[in-house]
Amino acid sequence: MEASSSSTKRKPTAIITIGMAGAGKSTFVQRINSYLHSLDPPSPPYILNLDPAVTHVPFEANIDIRDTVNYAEVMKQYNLGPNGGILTALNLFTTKFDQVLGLVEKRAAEVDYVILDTPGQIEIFTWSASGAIITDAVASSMPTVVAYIIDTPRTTAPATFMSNMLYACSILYKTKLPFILVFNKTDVQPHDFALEWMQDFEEFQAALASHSSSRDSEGEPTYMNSLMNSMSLVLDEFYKNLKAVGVSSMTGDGIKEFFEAVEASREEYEKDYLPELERARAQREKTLQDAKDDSMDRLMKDLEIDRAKNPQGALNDRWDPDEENDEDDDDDTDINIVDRSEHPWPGQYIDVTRARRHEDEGINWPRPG
Ligand SMILES: Nc1nc2c(ncn2[C@@H]2O[C@H](COP(=O)(O)OP(=O)(O)OP(=O)(O)O)[C@@H](O)[C@H]2O)c(=O)[nH]1
Ligand SMILES: [Mg+2]
Repeated sequence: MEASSSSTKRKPTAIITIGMAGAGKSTFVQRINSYLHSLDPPSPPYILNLDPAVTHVPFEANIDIRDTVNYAEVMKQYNLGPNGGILTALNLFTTKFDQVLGLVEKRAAEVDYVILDTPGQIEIFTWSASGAIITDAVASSMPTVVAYIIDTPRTTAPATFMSNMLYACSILYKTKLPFILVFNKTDVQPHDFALEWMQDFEEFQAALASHSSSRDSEGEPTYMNSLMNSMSLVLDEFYKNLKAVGVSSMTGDGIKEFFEAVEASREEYEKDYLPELERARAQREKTLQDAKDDSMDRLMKDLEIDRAKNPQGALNDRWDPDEENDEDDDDDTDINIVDRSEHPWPGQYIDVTRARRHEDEGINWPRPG
């Protein structure tokens, strides 16, 4: 299904698995790993374990955070509890993430998938700076999808289901990446109830109403209930932005469907995420260029003062009319994308002469604020 010849080889797809503690992230990673190995021809993925506190992972990771940081040592050394320890270990690891990406990119020609297993405590990855840095770094280097793993048997209560969906929603809007809801453990609990609730909010509201504690002693819907009723309407919009698959990491059920969703998400990445990423990049380049132009202006102003003080020295500056043409691309303010390797370095001769030519115009250079 993948192109394997190196000339047509496309970039690998990164799958970031995220989910509540015990949802089955690591088992899921192992399952998709063995699925990819069983393909014909086999397509072994490149796996990163980002959980520093795990004692045993069911797969062979290509890069393991535990090789870089010793979580127990970090806890001791920084006097931290378990979660602070995991967070600090992740932060330390993130400072080296450029090397990680370098290694991944070196293997990009051989692998079709890069899989990331994240720490058990979901918020350590989703609400930390390092989680965001890692996600952004991966997503700007290759097509990336988020696989949000859900413990299906534990989500059958409408209230739990809604909390889980709200969490997923917050991650979707934070990362803006293509998102797949993976209802795991379908061998224990089929996920059709979840699909029904997502497709039809009235079904969800009915389930909510039939739930025992949905009315108070006077027979009125409880506060919690009306809140969830209204939220189900809001979430309706959110559901439209994602794909949902049911899998069993235990039996391997639904894994093929998962990869079909990954393929569709990859297209979504290229259609929606990538142009946005490039726009943001161009914006950053422009900000950088504006800052450079600003310091250049200030430099010119300083030079002008110097010349006023030392007219004899100013006579030594020469102006080469040929260079005026080059100047044009310099003056353009409506071009945002700049190849910095072609831009004159600050203090280059051409810019000095420009100031001299405009001497009599009495330019007021902006001063730093
Ligand atoms: N029945 C069943 N059990 C599963 C499935 N997937 C995972 N489990 C079990 O769920 C438990 C947690 O699985 P893990 O893979 O460790 O979950 P995790 O999300 O990586 O856990 P942390 O990293 O500790 O948060 C284990 O006991 C698994 O055997 C599944 O598809 N079906
Ligand atoms: Mg795990």
